[in-house]
Amino acid sequence: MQAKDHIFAAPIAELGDFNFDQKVAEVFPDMIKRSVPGYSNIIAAIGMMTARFAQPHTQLYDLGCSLGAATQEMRRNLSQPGCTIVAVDNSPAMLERAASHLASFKSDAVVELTEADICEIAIENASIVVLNFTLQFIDPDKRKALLSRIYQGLNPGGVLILSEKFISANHTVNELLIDLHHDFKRANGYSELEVSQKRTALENVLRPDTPEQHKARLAEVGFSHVDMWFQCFNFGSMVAIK
Ligand code: GEK
Repeated sequence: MQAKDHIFAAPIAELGDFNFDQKVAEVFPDMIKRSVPGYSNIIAAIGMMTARFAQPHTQLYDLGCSLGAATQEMRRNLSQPGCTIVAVDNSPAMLERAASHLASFKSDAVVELTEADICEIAIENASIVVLNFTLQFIDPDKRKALLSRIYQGLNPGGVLILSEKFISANHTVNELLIDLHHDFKRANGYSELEVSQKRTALENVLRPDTPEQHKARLAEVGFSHVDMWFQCFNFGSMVAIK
């Protein structure tokens, strides 16, 4: 039974910035499923793309792995020999739970759980890099350099799977997508207060780009095959193939 997310259910007098602490880690699977439209579909597709793109004797990166949901799906679908999945997060609370979550499944695949800032790690000999709702939390000034290092670290034929919350460049559509997302959260049992307090807490922390900004930046760092493969409201996922 998954612990239910009630973090923003009662009024909070001084709403600080959202952060990935112990409280969030405890309810994270429930929180992300009830907050991110399409999350389960995207996780399943990361598994399918692993089956397709993993190359023998390479590294598969899950950057901002949280509790390791994408790592587990990659591991389940990995049939190539000699691969290592490098799962990275800078939240000790997340990594601690990721370790016990991953230990509860049987697998022969090698997983290296790493506590680090994804802007600082080496990325090399990669066939797959997953940024599943993580780039949106990186300082906008550091995003291009990170994507550039990912491009450089990917082998030819390698893939980056980039899932994000988006904004739309069209104001009217943007408002509609935000409203639909809030409807989705209400339909999943979040109250008005929870929706609005979470929105405020995320304001300075989660800074979304438009799909056009993402595509332009991915092209600038070198990717020549880029497109959206999934979108639901203002959440979606892109592939960029080297
Ligand atoms: C999933 N991918 O379930 N370095 C390392 N980790 C970071 C950094 C950083 N600089 N900044 C944020 N994080 C997961 C979901 S959650 C998305 C990803 C969300 C980590 C942060 O600690 C958190 O665990 C994760 O990125 C973002 O498929 O909560 O909406």
